[in-house]
Amino acid sequence: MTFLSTLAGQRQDIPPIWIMRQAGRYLPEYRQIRETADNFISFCLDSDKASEVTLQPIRRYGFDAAIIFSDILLIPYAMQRNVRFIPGTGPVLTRLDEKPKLYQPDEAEINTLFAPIKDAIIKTKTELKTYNTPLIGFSGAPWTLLTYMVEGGSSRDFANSRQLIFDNFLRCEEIIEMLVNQIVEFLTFQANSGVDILMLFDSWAGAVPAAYRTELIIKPHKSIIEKLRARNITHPIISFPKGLGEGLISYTEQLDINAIALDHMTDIGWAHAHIRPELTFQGNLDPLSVVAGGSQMFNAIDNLLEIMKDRPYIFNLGHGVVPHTPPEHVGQLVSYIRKNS
Ligand code: 1CP
Repeated sequence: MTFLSTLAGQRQDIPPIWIMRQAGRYLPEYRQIRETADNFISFCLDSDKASEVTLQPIRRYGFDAAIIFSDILLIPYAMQRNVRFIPGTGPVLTRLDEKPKLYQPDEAEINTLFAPIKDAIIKTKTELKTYNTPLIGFSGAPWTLLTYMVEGGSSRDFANSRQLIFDNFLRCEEIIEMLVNQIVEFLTFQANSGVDILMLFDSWAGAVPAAYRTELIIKPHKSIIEKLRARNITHPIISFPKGLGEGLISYTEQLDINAIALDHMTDIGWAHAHIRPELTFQGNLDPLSVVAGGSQMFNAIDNLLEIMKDRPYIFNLGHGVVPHTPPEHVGQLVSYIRKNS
């Protein structure tokens, strides 16, 4: 599996390819199954449906990795934050106030609540064997999960979460610590259920004031990785601290990860010049270049592959593929990279 060797630091002439949100609304076969589910959480917790949509992009495009269909908000769901996905609005949670104690499910409860995820992983792995394709398990990172719990959903400026940093940093740290423990449980559960790789999504890392990056991003990520390793979870780890910018330098110096995922705001030439040369990079293509397609998309791919020619690299986007992406552009992207590398 070239994907796993790339994570071990071996550069490939043709980079392995997958794309974030590869199972999702841009695919007609996904929308068809999505319609049969009552709500998004029950969809994630239906092992047949979750496994089926995980496999759809593998069958259609032959991607080099699959990612189990689930969501980062299943941890707040397990912590009884009343998570709902409202069509047209997005996720809505009960807002977390200053005082109340947060519910923390134990290992046994997680095993029961997420039993369908284990079944989905087992079913998915069975079909993936025929393609020799590895499976990624994942979790949201503490800060990003904190923002959803404190804002009560998605946010444009994360004002309540940033306010909490300055008004009550102890509370902020307390929430982060509880989330570290839940994330470790959830990742352990997925690892023991059969995923091959673990990925940490800190999608809103860029909202943390720079002076607090060490406390709210670097230390919690380090703690998650150390706790997993202490449990003998040896899986390769990909981290996506989105929006970190120049903070990527100290982040990658301090974290023992197998790959760093880069968003499309990061100048990849700059990142290549400043980040240790043996660390595997992933990502960086603007998802909107795939909406455009044609020469716009091919030129952007050429530039990226040229800068990545001496580094272990996994092809991916800088963020999730957007719902209005024409599926045929994704097919053209995959064949172009495999032909022109
Ligand atoms: O009804 C639908 O189809 C809703 C769209 C959707 C999908 C396809 C949501 C709701 N979640 C997912 C699946 C999902 N989410 C995956 C599956 C595997 C794959 O990539 O194919 C993954 C890895 C996620 C992770 C996720 N969920 C992140 C981190 C990655 C990122 O994009 O930054 C985040 C931030 C979420 C929260 C979330 N889930 C869904 C929505 C609408 C949101 C809110 C996004 C926001 O606040 O802007």
